[in-house]
Amino acid sequence: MENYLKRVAAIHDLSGLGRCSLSVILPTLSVMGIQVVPVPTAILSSHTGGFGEVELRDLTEYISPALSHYKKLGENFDCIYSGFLASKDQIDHCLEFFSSFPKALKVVDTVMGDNGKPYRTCTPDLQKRMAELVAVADIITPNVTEAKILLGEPLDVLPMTTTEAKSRLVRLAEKGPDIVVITGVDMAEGKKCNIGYDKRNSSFWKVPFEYVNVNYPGTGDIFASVLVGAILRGDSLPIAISRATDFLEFTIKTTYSFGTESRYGVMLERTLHRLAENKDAEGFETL
Ligand code: PXL
Repeated sequence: MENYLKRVAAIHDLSGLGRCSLSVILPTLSVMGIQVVPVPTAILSSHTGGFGEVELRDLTEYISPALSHYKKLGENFDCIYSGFLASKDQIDHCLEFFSSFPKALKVVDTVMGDNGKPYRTCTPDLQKRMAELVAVADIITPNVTEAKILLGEPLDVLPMTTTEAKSRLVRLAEKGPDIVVITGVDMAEGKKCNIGYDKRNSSFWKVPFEYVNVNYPGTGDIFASVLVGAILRGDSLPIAISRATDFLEFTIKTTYSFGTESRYGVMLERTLHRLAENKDAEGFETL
């Protein structure tokens, strides 16, 4: 068994056009020196946000047999990292993956929606069942819309006070995970921030970033992947959030400067070298 590098099973979709999910998760984790074993939940001709009718092949029937193969071989994973799911039944298959590798770090990117709206493919059933993954996760990385779906709150996109932000982090951690990171929080007191909470030592963190008024798909996937890579490499939570925030800020600004259509996603190919440099990040503050 090859175990010199950390190895992650990434249970996400593979989308063609638009630079999201496995198309960005694979290069991001690879450049950080982490081996990715992709477990595709679906294959799509593009992401669901801007290219009209999408060709989608649901791979719900693939995940369990793939898991059985890995178990039969006695293979192991340092981390199981789930994301976009194509059907509510895939929750069961993710749960099977998580329970099959009890020592692995369990990361659930609760991909369900953005900008106050659920994604087209995210049914009310899938939204409800996401709580079952959150319950077994060590780390979750919702954006503000997903945090509100998980908490059963109205999906407004109003700014949050520090007290409200902390309350949301704590209430999400009460649902299971030790670490909760909420991305893209519009803080009432100031800038946009990514915020985090570790309930094991009751620490709250925020990392402010400069907001560009364009929404690129796939940025949540890149953020969560850098966070996972950083934590697997031994970063503290605030350093990992800073590293992911800095990289996204740089990548979004670079893309914005070219004026490309947002639906094509960010120019990761032009910025990945930054992650390889592995410079420490320090842009965090306590929340
Ligand atoms: O980046 C999240 C995501 C993942 N997978 C698919 C999507 C989206 C967001 O739109 O459509 C297929």
